[in-house]
Amino acid sequence: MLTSVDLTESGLPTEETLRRYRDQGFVHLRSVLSPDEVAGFRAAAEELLAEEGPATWGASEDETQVHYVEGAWRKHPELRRLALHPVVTRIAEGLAGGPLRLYGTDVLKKDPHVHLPTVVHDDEPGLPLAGLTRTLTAWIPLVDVPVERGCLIYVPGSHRRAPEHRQVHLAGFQDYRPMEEIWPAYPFSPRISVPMRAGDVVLHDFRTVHMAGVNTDGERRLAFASVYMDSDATYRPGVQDHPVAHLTPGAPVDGDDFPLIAGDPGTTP
Ligand SMILES: O=C(O)CCC(=O)C(=O)O
Repeated sequence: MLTSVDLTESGLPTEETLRRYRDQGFVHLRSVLSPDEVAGFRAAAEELLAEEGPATWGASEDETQVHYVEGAWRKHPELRRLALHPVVTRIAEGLAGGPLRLYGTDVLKKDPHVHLPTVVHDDEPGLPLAGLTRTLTAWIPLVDVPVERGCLIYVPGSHRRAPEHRQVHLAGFQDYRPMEEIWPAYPFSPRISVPMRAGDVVLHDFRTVHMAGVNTDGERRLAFASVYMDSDATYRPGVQDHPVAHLTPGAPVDGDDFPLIAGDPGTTP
């Protein structure tokens, strides 16, 4: 189920979609997955959450922003299918403009009783990787996510801010600095809320500043996020580096654990 407005017949982003992505640092594509696909992926995500007992994104359980299960694609065959979905990966590679590998995937849930918004951040400093130029995240809601359910909010164009206004790497969480400190223009920058239907996909550049609101809606917000990295990225020790900590610093992050993605138009995973 592809939107002809955003994608070409072969499933690649149109020139206009590419222009929007390059200009704004994110792009929202509607009805990329069918309702049947979404139902299967949602059931898988719920199964995994029930089995795993999710981790907490936040300083403590009381300060939770999101609950998540990391490495989801390795833990459930349906979620592997989603992470390597040929339509999504083709779009990702088309936007990135070069080869990508799957770095990681999370199931993300934001329950109505979770009272904190998702912190203002970009993805770059939290990735223990070097050599990144085109890395991006595909965020896929598995239920409808209206504004009130804690949708993503982006600062358009923020991926193009000057290097002195970016925190490129976090060797440890003690180095973390709030966005307004690193980028004084942030509090005055317009933001765009992106409410989404289940089956839509939003893709954002690794430098795009984003956050998410609080879920005040009463129903759980459930989503799946895949990070697709530059195919020649290397290991740079940093925060949350346990998936790659067995590597020597500077070594390529590749092999079966970090597969090349190759979206093939028209095929189903
Ligand atoms: O789901 C959220 O609230 C935040 C997700 C996010 O920041 C990301 O996937 O990059």
